[in-house]
Amino acid sequence: MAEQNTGPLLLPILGDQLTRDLASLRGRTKDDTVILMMEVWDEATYVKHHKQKIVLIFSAMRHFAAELRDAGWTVDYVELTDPDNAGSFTGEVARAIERYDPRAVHIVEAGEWRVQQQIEEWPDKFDCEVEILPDDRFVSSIAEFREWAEDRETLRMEFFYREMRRKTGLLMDGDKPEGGEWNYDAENRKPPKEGLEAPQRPLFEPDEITQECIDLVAERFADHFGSLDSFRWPVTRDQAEKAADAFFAERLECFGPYQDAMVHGQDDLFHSMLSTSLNLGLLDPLELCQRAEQAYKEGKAPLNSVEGFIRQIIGWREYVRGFYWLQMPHLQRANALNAQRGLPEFFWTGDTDMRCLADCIRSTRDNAHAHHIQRLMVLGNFCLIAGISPREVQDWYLVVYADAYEWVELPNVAAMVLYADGGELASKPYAASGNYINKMSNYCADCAYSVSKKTGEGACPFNALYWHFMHRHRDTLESNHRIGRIYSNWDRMDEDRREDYLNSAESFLETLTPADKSWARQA
Ligand code: FAD
Ligand code: DLZ
Ligand code: SF4
Repeated sequence: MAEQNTGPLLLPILGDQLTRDLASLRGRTKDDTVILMMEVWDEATYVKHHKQKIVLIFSAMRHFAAELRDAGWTVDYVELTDPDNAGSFTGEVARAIERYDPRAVHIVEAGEWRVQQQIEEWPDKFDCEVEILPDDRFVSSIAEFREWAEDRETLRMEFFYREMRRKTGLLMDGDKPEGGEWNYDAENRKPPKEGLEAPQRPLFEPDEITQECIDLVAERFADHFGSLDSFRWPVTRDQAEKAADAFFAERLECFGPYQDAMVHGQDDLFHSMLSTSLNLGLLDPLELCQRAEQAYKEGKAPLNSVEGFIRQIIGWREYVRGFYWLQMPHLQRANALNAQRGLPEFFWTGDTDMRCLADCIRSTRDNAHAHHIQRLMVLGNFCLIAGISPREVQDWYLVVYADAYEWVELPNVAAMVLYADGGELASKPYAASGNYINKMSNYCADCAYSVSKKTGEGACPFNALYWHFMHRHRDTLESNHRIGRIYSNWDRMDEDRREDYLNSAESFLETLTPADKSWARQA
């Protein structure tokens, strides 16, 4: 008879699973469990992440390991510089199995398809029982989303969101939405008024652990994009809670109305800046939504702000995750508009006279963050209308933002911004001319280009690119009822005007220098 393995349970915890009641930890006894956390070269370099993103993840992992140890758990933490580090999750779990001879390995499924593929090989690879547990830190499970999506002709966030409202009971008045409407987006598009300023969000000075990570990244990842000087992210649950407290007390009230506004040099405005903590697992999405609802009930924030915030989390965040797992792996290769142009060099250097893009890229470089409308309507819109290749745009977004994990980045980039999925997620491409940016920001006033000039020397490039985009995709877009009428405007222009637009766009596109690809991927 085979001897029963009485070894401990081995629980690998990944860098974005920093949650105290993670499914694999729940109900375990501390004295026969070894938690394994691994800093591995493969994860740190599969794209050349922004320096702040690596510091954030390593520092949050090290703090989390220290908290677990303080709470009495045994944590085996493998640092990147460990000379025996195998460089990959699979290699490190294999080494840990040799060290501990565990009776089983229990792991929560990975957030990203790439990593999940590796984990699914473990039962065959390792001579040890492996159990993969569902990640229940979301309101909707992947299976629930699949069921919702099945047999639907179109997948729209709005309808999924209503289901999530009913499921959570958030902002519900019986079976009706609070205030009579499901969605108050129409009240959330206020342009920034002169002198609009938001209170400063809490900034967390690097402690000793974070400083060690900063030094490590400065030395080992010197050729990665981004500045380390301004690293002020929350790296523990306590700090993330403080960041959330400040948001609810000081910025939620104006979050709704100014959600789409952009102000030069005011990088965060009234946004929560909580995505990094949410995605690491330091904050619970449902708890945040309940706090927002409480603020509404106590009369501290208006319904449009609270509904807007809740929609971003139980609507968009949940929806893109379900969409990702439904569409992988082909979403990575989707290119419905056959966009082939290389990403311009200035996305890495910020060296462009287009003030809107330069400011968003500066914020991205300095803070590893840009807010939603900057990502969607400035950076994303440019990539869409200039016809930049989805793979190159995906790599850029995955590299540059501290909150970027493929499950949330890819649907936003490929489907929401680039329409590369042919309209599965978005009902139309979010293409816009300079007019939109001018209305929603103060960028244009001091730009080298003139937003009111449509074509020729000194004209805002977004204007001609917009029509160039519409013209070159007419066959695909004209039948879309949300876009079709735009072609009547185009057709009403006289021929010379149309030629002017197309020539201006072509001349501009010729000036773009494609980026060196080594910025995004390991050579
Ligand atoms: P807030 O404006 O305060 O919103 C509150 C929360 O809602 C966010 O923290 C986030 O968790 C959630 N949320 C809002 N919009 C979205 C959305 N479209 N999809 C998913 N969650 C959303 N978000 C990421 O977390 N990681 C990414 O890699 C990422 N890539 C993006 C790429 C593009 C092209 C676009 C258009 C959006 C992307 N987003 C991404 C969504 C959004 O821009 C960020 O979540 C947001 O800017 C984070 O800042 P915040 O916490 O201040 O957000
Ligand atoms: C993004 C990232 C980086 C840079 N490094 C690590 C790491 O060294 N160890 C780790 O556990 N996780 C890291 N991560 C986050 C992982 O890529 C993340 O856990 C997976 O994307 C989940 O699918
Ligand atoms: Fe951007 Fe055009 Fe405005 Fe300049 S004029 S800031 S390029 S939208």
